[in-house]
Amino acid sequence: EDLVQQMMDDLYDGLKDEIEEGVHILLDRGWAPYDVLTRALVAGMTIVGHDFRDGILFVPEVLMAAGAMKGGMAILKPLLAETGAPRMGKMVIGTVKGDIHDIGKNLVSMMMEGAGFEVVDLGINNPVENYIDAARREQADIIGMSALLTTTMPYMKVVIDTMKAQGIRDDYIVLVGGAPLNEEFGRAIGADAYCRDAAVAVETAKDFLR
Ligand code: B1M
Repeated sequence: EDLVQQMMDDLYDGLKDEIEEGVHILLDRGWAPYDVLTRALVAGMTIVGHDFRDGILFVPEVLMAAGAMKGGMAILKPLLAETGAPRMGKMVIGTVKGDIHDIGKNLVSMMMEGAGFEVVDLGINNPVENYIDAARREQADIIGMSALLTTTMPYMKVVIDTMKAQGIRDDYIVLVGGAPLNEEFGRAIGADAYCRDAAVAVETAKDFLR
């Protein structure tokens, strides 16, 4: 579709108003919120990621793109949460220490809420205490961790090892995700599961709590 292509260009250019308008138009055309999210916003951000990697885009531009993406996500959030699904369980989620990427985590939060989970979002740059304190305080079922950098993903193991040392590892389901991770890494650090994307996170959480 022409509009989707236009939106990917607008996301690339960090045009928040245009992205918000595009989201509204696609919804008016009868697109499902999830399709708008994945086929326009996430797809657009993937292109931004490639050019960031290749040194064509720099941090300020990528921040603009992220801002535009968040604008679009804010419109979709209530729609994705509108399912009226029965309460499924509770998850605390955050991006690990040293890492400030939050778009993927926010998306996971949104989709989990939409599927009926209660979500406590700890934000970015979380040291191990944040996860453990929040999980205890909130009586969570699930601890979710996000990392987007190869330099911060090892911190997930610090969190899990600390849980083990405190004898609370098996009190929670630990789910991990983020672009540089994979299944093998998830297994190696002792997580219950690696989640490739937000939809998989929802399905995985449901499977564990069934
Ligand atoms: Co950053 N960055 N960045 N960045 N950035 C990446 C990650 C990078 C791959 C870009 C690249 O080179 N191609 C690269 C990492 C390389 C590496 O580690 N090997 C990189 C780098 C290098 C950096 C800096 C170091 C750059 C610098 O300063 N020189 C710096 C680090 C800052 C820090 O964290 N300390 C940095 C900064 C930034 C910005 C601030 C400019 C901005 C972040 C804005 C924000 O988040 N508010 C930014 C962005 C936007 C990106 C890219 C372009 C896009 C990330 C994103 O939002 N993707 C990214 C390139 C890329 O990933 N393609 C990149 C969209 C999002 C929907 O996908 O986050 O993968 P994702 O989430 C998915 C799944 O992974 C999964 O579900 C989500 C939805 O489907 N998932 C989970 C994620 N978390 C989960 C948790 C779960 C389950 C599933 O828990 C249960």
